[in-house]
Amino acid sequence: MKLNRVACAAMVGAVVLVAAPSASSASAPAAERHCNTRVVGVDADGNYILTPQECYSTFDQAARAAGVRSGSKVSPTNLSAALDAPENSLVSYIAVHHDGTNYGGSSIAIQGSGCSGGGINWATAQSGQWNNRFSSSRQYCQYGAYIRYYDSSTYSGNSYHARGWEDKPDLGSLNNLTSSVKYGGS
Ligand SMILES: [Ca+2]
Repeated sequence: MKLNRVACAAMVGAVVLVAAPSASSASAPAAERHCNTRVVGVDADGNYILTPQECYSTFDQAARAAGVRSGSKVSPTNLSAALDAPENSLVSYIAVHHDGTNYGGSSIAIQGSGCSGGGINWATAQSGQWNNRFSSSRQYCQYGAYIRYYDSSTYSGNSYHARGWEDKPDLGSLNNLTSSVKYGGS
């Protein structure tokens, strides 16, 4: 019996090892992670310099960690209204990109003071964990700005162009393909 138990434990271990990689794929439901990163500069190549992302279990927790104050639970739907409130006048978002369409699933919020020009190579930024994942975005750039999603990591190749102040419940042909994003001024 002891041998059987050892064998069983080994099998459980093997299953866990096999299952772990699939947890990050679209086929298996993984625990949501809602992350924040902040733009603190732009390097010589035009890439935004970002703080290390900090992640939370819920969107509300991430928003509050970013400084959002609200009497109700902060969601992708009501964040925009919350940001318009006087108590949040010092909190600024550039965009929140979501893993799923219609602002579902895990998210990465980019905080910063504007969209006046810079990009993020998502193939390398934040350890590449957001590469080829975005499928919808809430966008908070000023009127006239744009956000452009690229398949390649070098701001080239197939792309999806969006007005920077509009929300995008899906990213069209770039769903699950975005490897770099330009956040451009007017
Ligand atoms: Ca890609």
